[in-house]
Amino acid sequence: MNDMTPTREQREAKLEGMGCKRKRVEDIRFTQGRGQYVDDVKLPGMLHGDFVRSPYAHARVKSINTEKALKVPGVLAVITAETLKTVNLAWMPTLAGDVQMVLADGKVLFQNQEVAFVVATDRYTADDGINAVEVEYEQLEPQIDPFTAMDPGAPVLREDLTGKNTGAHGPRKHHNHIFEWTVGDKDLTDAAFRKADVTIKEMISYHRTHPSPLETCQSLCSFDKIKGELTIYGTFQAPHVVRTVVALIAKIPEHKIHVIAPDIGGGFGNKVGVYPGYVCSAVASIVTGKPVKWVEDRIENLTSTSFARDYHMTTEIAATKEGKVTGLRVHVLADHGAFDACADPSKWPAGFMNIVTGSYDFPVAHLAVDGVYTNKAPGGVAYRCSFRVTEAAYCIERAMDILAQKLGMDPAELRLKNFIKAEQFPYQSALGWEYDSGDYHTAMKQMMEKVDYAGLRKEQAEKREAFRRGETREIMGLGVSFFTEIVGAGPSKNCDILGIAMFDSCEIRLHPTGSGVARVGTKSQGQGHETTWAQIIATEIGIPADDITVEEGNTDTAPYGLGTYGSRSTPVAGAAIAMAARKIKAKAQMIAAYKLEVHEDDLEWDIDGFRVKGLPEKVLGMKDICWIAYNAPPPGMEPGLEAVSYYDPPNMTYPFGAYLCVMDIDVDTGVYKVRRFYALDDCGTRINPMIIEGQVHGGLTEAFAIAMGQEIRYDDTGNVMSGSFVDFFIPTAVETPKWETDFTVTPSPHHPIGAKGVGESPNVGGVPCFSNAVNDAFSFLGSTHIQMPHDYWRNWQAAKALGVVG
Ligand code: PCD
Repeated sequence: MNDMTPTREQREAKLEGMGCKRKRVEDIRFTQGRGQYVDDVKLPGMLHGDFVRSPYAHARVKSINTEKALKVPGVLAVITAETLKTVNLAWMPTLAGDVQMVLADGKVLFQNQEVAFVVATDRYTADDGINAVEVEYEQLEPQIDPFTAMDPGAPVLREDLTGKNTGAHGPRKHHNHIFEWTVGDKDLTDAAFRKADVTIKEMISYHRTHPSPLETCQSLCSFDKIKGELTIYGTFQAPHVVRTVVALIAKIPEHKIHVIAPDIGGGFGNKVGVYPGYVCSAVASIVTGKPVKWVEDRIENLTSTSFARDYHMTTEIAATKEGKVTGLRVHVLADHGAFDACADPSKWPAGFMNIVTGSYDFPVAHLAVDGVYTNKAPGGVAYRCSFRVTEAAYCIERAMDILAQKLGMDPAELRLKNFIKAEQFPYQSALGWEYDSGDYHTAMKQMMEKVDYAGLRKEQAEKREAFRRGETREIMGLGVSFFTEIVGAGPSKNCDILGIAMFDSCEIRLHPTGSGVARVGTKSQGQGHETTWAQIIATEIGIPADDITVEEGNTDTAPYGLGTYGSRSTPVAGAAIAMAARKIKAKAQMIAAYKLEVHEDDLEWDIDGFRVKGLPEKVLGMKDICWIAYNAPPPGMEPGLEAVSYYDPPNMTYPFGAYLCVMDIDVDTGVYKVRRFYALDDCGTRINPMIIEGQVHGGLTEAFAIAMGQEIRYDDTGNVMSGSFVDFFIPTAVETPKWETDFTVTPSPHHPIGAKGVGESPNVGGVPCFSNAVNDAFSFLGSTHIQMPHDYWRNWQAAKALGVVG
C-alpha cells in the first residue's frame, strides 16, 4: 500500500453503486435529441396507416364504401372488419377477459372508434384516403351516464353478449353489466356498522382521465414472407407479453416474432394495452408485403386509447366516538366504457382496489365493485398507479378526512390514532393483503415536524376568523394524506396476464476485461433503468456501474419478463438483477479461492473483490476474476462468467408516504395557489436518490394535474369534450408548484436488496393530498365533500353553493 492506493471510500465511490446520485446515462442521448423512438425507425418501402373513426358514440354501421378511397393515388389498401374476418382478427381478446372490436363490426360503441384502416405511401395520402371512405351510420341512443347504465330501459350496447348471463368474472345482472367483484366479510362489516357510535357515508368520485404520454402509441410492423417472420417495433411497456399474445392469436410461431420496444417517450400505463393500431399495422404488412407504420395523433390518443379511473365510490366508515375506526364499507360503480379492456392481472377485475383499507387498522371491511358498459372509450389503465391503488388511496384518504370533520378531530391526529403500528408488520389486512413492512407513525411525525403542522393549523384558524370578519376573501386549506401503495406484481400465485405468470428476469454477462452487459425483462419509458440497474450490479459485484451496459426491450436478446408498469420493475426485476449478480459472485468466489489458495469460507467480500480474512493484502479484484474466469478457470470449471435469474417474488412491496399541501383559494374567482407541497416517501432501500426525487417530482406533477383539472369529459350524446391539450390540463412549469421531498427508509424484508417501488407513489399520495387541501379549505363553511377536479370554475361554484359569493 502507498499514497496511490485508493482508499475504501475512493474504491466505493468509483463504483457509483446503490445510494449514489449517479447521473442518468440515458440522458446523454435524450438531451441531444438522439433517442431512437418508434417514429425514428424507417424501413425501406415503408407504408403508413391511419384510421377512419366514428363521429358517433353509438350507431349502427350500415355500409362502408371504400371504392373512392382506393382510387386516391398512393392509397394501397383499406382494411375493414370484413378484411380482418378472413384472418379471424375482427375482434380481439382484452386483458380483462372480454373481447373488443378491432374495427367496427356492425356497430360503433364510442366516439372515435376505429372503423377502417387506410394504408398509403405516406401519412398525408392516408388522410386523403380516410376522407374518401364513405360510411353510412344509423345513430342509436347512447348510454353515457354509468349510474343509469343498468336501468331496465337502458339501450343494449353489446349485442355480441346477448344471452350471456356470465362474463369472465362471474354472473352479469343486466345487459350492460360486466361483473360484480366482492371482497371481505359482509356480515361482520354490517355488524360493525350497527354497533358504531359514529358513521360517515359519502359518494366519492374519481373522474375519468388519461395518461397522455408525450409520445403517443405507435407501431411499425414488417412481415417477411420469405422467412415467415414478423418484426414489430412498438411503444410497448411489456414487449414479451406482446410477442406471446401475437403468437397465440396470429398463430405465428413465437420464435418467428421479433418485438422491439425502442426508446419510449413516457408510458404511464398507456402503453400496456393492445390497440387496434397494432393489429391493423401487422395485418396491413401481411396484406401489402411492405412494412406498415401507425402513429397516433394527440386527439386519437386522448379519445381512443385507454382512459384511466372513472370510479364512483360510495364509502362508509364506522368508528367509536373516540375516533377508532371499526369498519369500512365501499361500493364502487366502475365505468369501463364500450369493452372491458382494463389492464389488470387476470384475476383482478378491479385491480388492487382491495387495498382500500389503506394505512389503517380496520378490523373488518367489505368491498363490492360493479363494472358497467357505457358508450365511452375502453381502457381502465393504471395511470401511474398499481392497478386501481390510486382510486383506493383517494377513497380512503378523503373518507378519513370526512370522518375527522364529523368527529371534530384533527385529520392528522385521526390518522395517527388508527395507523397500523410498526410492530404489527407483516400485517394482514381485512381485505386480504399482507403488508410487508412499514413505520407509519415515524413518517407522519417527521412530516408534521418538518412543515410545522401545529403552526399551520394555528395560522389557518386565524385566517378563518379573518374571513368571518370579512377582512379577507381567501381561504386556506391544509391537505394531509398518508398512503400505502402495493407494488411489485407479483407473486405468480396471485398475478398473471392472460395466463402468463408475473415474474421478471435478468441476465448478466461479464466480459474478460471486466465490463459487461445486463439484459432485463422490464422496459424503461423514461424511469432511468439503464442507470439504476447498473448501480445494483455495481454494489453486488464490484464492477463500476459505468462498465455495465443495460439493455431492455428486444425480445430476441432480453430474457422473458413481464415489463414495466405498476412500479413492478424495482420490486421484481430489481430482485432478479441482485440474484443474477449473486450467482456470478458465487462463481467468482470459487475462482478467487482457487487463485488465492484458500478455502472459499476463508474469503470475505470487500467492495470490489475478495480478500482473505485476516490478511488484508491478499486480495483478488473482480476485474481480475473476469479475466481468469475466461482464460484460466480452475480445473474442471466451465469458462465464462454469466448468470441469469428469473425471480418470482414471495410478496408485493408496500411503499408508503406522508404528504402535506398548503393551499390558498380566492373564493371570488376560485383561483387557487399551492403555497407549499411536502412529500415524504418511504420506498425501502434507495438505489438512486436523484432518480427517486425526479420520479417524485414527475408523479406529483401528474397528481396535481389530475386533482386540479385534468379530465376526459363527455357531453350527453357522447362527444368527447377534452380531446386535445387545449381542453385537457397538462401543467407546464408555469402552473407546477415547487416540491419539497423527504424520506424515511423501511426496507422490504423479502426483497434481496430491501427496495420497494416508488414511481407511482407520488400520484397515489398526491391526488388525495390536493383534494383534501381544497376540501379542508371549504370545510369550515359547512362543506363535507367537493368532487374533483378542483379547477377554478368548480372552486368558484363550490363557494357559490356555500353562499359565500353572490
Ligand atoms: N428506484 C430507486 N430506488 C427505489 C425504487 C426505485 O432508485 N427504491 C428507481 C428505479 O430504479 C427506477 C425508478 O426509480 O429507475 C422507478 O422505479 P419503480 O418504482 O420500480 O418503477 P418502474 O417499474 O421502474 O416504472 C414504472 C413506473 C410507472 S408504473 C409509471 S406509470 C411511471 C413511473 O414509472 N411512468 C413513467 N415513472 C415514469 N417516469 C418516466 N420518466 N416516464 C414514465 O412513463 Mo404505470 O402502471 O405504467 O401506469
